[in-house]
Amino acid sequence: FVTNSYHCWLQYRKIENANQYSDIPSSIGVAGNTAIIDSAARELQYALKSMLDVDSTVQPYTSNESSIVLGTYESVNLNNYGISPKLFDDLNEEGYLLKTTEDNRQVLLIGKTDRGALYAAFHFLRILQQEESLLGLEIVEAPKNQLRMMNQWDNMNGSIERGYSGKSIFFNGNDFSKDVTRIKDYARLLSSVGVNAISINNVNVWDVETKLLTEEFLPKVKEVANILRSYGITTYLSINYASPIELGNLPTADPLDKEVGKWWARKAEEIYSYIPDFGGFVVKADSEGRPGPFTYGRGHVEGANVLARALQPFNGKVVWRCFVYNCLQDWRDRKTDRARAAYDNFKPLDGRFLDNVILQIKNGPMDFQVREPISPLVGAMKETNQVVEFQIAQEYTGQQKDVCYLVPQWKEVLDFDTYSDGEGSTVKSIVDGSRYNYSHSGIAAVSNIGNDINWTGNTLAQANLYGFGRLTWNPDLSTETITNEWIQFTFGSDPTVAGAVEDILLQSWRTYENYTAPLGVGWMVNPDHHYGPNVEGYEYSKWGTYHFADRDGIGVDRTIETGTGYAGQYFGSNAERYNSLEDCPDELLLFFHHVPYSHKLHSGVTVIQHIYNTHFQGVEEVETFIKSWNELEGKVENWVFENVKERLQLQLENAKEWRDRINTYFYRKSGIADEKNRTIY
Ligand code: GCW
Repeated sequence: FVTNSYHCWLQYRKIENANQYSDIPSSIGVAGNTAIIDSAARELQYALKSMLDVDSTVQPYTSNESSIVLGTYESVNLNNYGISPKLFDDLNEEGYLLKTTEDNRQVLLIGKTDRGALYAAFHFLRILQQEESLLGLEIVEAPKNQLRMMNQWDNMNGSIERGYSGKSIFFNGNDFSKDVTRIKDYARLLSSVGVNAISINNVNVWDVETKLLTEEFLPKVKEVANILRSYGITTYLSINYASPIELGNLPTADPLDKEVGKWWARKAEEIYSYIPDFGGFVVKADSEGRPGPFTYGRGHVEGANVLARALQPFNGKVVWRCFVYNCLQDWRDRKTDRARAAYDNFKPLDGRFLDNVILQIKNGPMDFQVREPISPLVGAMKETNQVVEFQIAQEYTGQQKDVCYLVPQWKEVLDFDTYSDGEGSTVKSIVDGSRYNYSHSGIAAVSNIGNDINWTGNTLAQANLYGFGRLTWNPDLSTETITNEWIQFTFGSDPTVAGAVEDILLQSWRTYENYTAPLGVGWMVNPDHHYGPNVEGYEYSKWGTYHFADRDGIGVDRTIETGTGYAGQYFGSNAERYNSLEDCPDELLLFFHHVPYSHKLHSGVTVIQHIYNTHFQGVEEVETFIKSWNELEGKVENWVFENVKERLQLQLENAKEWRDRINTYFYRKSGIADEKNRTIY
């Protein structure tokens, strides 16, 4: 492959101490002839040249030569290496064995299937990139999650909903992009961290995108699917629920209408005639004004099942989003609580969806705020496949101007104990399918890339994409492991650089939280574009996102006794903890309780003093980021240095703006002075 774009963590930097790899075989023996094996071989070839200046050859596998063996447990002669085929019995389709023989003449990259072999190749390259020893390796791995999915919010006019890194790499001018180079490089990036599925268009499906399902565009979807498939990635499309009307000229899209059912079945057949391994549909229905079964007097079960029935003969799936809430709320109405909506809408439907339907649930009950509790719907449906949805795109977390490394947040989500099946019912044990034996489950995320040269606007935001993939592959990886891998592959192993970048990344989520909305209350952003502070920006709007600050106090009463009852949607001790003013964790206090400004937190300070302290502190932390970044001048590539430097400056301005607006607002409301007498305007 030829690439014009920046490689992110696939730069394959030159290895300083190349001696230790002097006996690395320079021939790649390929057992199997598939597009995926071919991708793996070429990746190895490219990387070996780049890292070690080795010119390797790719040839058909023979068992007696020194080589890097690339194949599957069926295509490689396991006997030769004393490997029992049994080893592969328990491995899922994407698992692999990575082994070096004792004489180090063979590096074996053997997948259960060709996809496994590709993942083994990327794993092998990670070991080299980390300059670790190859001697006597024997690694058996398989992904923990079945569906590891990326959702593009790309529109065909080239724009990206909530995109902060330029235009779409998939589309422009209401058509597919002519140049597929970046799609291919994106596929490499995704596959290298284990992502195996992607929906290529925005979940809000407008007029042109509705036609992706027609003969006008299906040949092009097919071309893209071919590229993605060669990296083990399955293609999905987001669909318009009203397609039977808009494309089929039917009078209705009622899921119980016979003609509608037939239309979807024929449509599925047509799609699969182009793309035999098409993944299925992602559906945003009855959400934020998009059509759905409610439009026709039906519910989610009927709505999703008609699609599931159409896709079922081809093994396709329906990924049905649970982001369903009343977005025409009246702020005067204190009973309606948006946080309750997903659970209230879907929980009663448990067990009624067909087996190829997967419900996709945002990690929090509101909408990707810097701090939210975990959605109580996760784990609450034991007989319904579930996927949890993260947002890598930093819509509410600084829009890739501000640094906000989200891996620590996602770790908290995945490690959260829902108690849905007793102690230990962590989110990760639910979405990996093991807890309730889901037939399909996993993790999805909204992508943060665009056609910016560095893919993600702020170069440091690449770490979120990298980290998401690694975590979905294995949620047990530690934040430190993931972070250090990304840093080393991106910046090399200079300890000064590594230390500074690591400190910034690991602190950044807390810092962002410090200078924005306090104690889990969320929002306080400018309406529509969602960047920068506006304390009452959403306070009297229809979106259901209120903080209820007045002169006496702040926060949303979601308790069972006096509030919206949301706290009662959790299982057992979680419900008790959140419901109780005494036990509720500080960081979520205002999500669950309305309290006076003088309320004392567990940390020992009052709510108002906490607001002042964290807002001053947040700005100081950004100043520290700037200071430590500036010391890296000359130690990282110049354009990367400049890019992050510029972003940090924007972040500082943003943080100051937040600090002053929030502090001033609450000082004026409460009339309580800052104990430390700092400047509040
Ligand atoms: O938070 C909202 C975003 C919308 C988005 C929606 C969703 C794609 O502001 O831009 O629409 O979430 O997740 O469907």
